[in-house]
Amino acid sequence: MTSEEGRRNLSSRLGIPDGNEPMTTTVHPITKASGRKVKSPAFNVEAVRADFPILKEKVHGKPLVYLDNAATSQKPRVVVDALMSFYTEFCSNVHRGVHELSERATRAYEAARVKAQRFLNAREAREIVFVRGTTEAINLVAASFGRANLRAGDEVLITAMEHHSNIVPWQLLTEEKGARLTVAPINDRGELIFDEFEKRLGTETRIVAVAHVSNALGTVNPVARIVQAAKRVGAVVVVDGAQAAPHLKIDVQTLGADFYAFSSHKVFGPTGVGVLWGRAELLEAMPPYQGGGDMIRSVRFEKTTYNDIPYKFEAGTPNIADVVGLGAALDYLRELGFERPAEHERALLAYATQQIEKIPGVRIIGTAREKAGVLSFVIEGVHPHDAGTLLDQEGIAVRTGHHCAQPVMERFGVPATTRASFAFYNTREEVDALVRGIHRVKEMFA
Ligand code: C6P
Repeated sequence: MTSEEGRRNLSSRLGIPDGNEPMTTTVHPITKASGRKVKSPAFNVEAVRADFPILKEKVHGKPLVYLDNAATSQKPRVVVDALMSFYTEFCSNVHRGVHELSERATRAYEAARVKAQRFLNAREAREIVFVRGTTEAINLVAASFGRANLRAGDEVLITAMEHHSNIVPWQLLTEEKGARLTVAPINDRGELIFDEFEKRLGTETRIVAVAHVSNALGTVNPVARIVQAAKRVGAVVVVDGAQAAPHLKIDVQTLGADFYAFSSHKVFGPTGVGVLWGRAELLEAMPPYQGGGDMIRSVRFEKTTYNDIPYKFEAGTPNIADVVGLGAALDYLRELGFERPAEHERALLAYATQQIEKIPGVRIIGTAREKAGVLSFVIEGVHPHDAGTLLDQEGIAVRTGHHCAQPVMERFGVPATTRASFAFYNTREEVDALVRGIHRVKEMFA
């Protein structure tokens, strides 16, 4: 292969030519007698697992059972390859160089923006701001939109199931502004009590900030309905999509919200990068979040003028490699398709719920009618950390603790839970291993 051919291959793999092309990697194909590759008609979980090298790992001599996907998901080889390609074939800064490498890096970086736009069905690529993750995205909205628009006496309304990342930035903002943080309660299943939410909406409500899916309970919030209610009082809606993006089809135009945030590392991409989507007209009106390179149009000591969106919000050298890796992850998901993996996940969660419900002395925390990805539970007489440690000895990775959602723990009167969280590459056999593990934990404490 000539170096020019190699470059063309790399370019098409990373979507460099026009920013609109998916990567050419074929996901779990089956080969017909004709030799033509077609996609499998049924969801083939074993073939998908083969795309994730880490799933072959052993932990304490046992096959890894990775059920901590809500904390971070594993990465398909195409994502690791994209990082490798960036560093070995076109590592360079973006938007700065006239040389070829810089142009390749810029095209791959901007192609990832278009992929994120498509992933969220955003109207325009300039509505996609690359940030460090969901946490930074929400902080950006609070610091920029919030500081510019909130006045003393105004309110920010959140729900009782929020992650700390969707609580603390609003506390900082409301404290600074003399405004008020109000909280809509949840019921014993872990669902938002909609009437109570509506009662808390008023003309003082400037911002409504809600999780699309709760990381501690798995509850799916009715975001479109929340948006409709919030719009009646003229509030801006910020959606924390960290746990929704790996499981639900996101369409920001249909949801009708104003800002939507998600993290790359939970959608099978690299750590250290994430996306803030915002309506163009809001982003345009907002002041910058941080100052530095790339976010300016011109700098004079007397006055600086700012770049257009989204660059106004991307000060300094961005996380180029990981943005390129995120682009590869979004391509991977696109090629995998949405419906069959989602159906597999739904069936897995239903099966796990059924099996764990049957175990005496185990209580599931979070039994909403609509759930995604997460199964939190407590075992009578066993501290979740002990349960987690014993499960780990069996090669089973779960998260234990408050899951950065201490108010949720308080609401359910528990200090912590054990949380199994699923991805499309998990299997019923892994759920069975978890169930056996829980029985073993109970025996140890009997
Ligand atoms: N939840 C979990 O184990 P970052 O850390 O910025 O990528 O995402 C923060 C975040 C915000 N909102 C929700 C609903 C989340 O679940 C998370 C991250 C992980 O549940 C780590 S605490």
